[in-house]
Amino acid sequence: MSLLPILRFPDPRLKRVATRIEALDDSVRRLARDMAETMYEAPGIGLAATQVDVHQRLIVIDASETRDQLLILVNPEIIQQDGAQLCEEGCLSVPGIYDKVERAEHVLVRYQDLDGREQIVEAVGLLAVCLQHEIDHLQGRVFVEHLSQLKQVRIKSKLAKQARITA
Ligand code: K2U
Ligand code: ZN
Repeated sequence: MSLLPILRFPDPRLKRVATRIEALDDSVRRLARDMAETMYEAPGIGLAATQVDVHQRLIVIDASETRDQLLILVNPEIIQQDGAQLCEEGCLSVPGIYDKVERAEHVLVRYQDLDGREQIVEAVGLLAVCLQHEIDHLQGRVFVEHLSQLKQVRIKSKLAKQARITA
């Protein structure tokens, strides 16, 4: 297993739209395993393949308290969403930045598991937020893009300053 480098906003590769996975082979299983290890180590509760510069529709999530309920979703798509919730979000690609984002309260997501079987997961609360956050990544969207233009300018300036300091 190996830890994968995570792209940092505003890297333009984070804006790429991921492509569907047609062949569920060992390379996808290895990628999922490495993404999960990277997520747990970060630590985070989700990670999209886009964030590790692999532009395929694969996400991993573990939003459990016990950190032992890993979800691996291939070609995830939201098939139903309703309600609304405002949740403080962060992102492993935007370190140190947290802000509230409005998301659907309840979602139904259809996906394939690593054996290619079609599954459906129903979620509310934090798991619903995480599913929407990760599926956003596969569409080339980072959570800060849901914030005002002024906040986005300030975030980019703050991250650029951080990058100069740590360079
Ligand atoms: O995509 C990512 O960068 C992983 C995020 C997923 C996430 C963000 C906001 C709300 C739910 C999920 C990371 O896990 S950011 C760290 C984190 C951990 C727990 C709760 C919120 C944020
Ligand atoms: Zn993120």
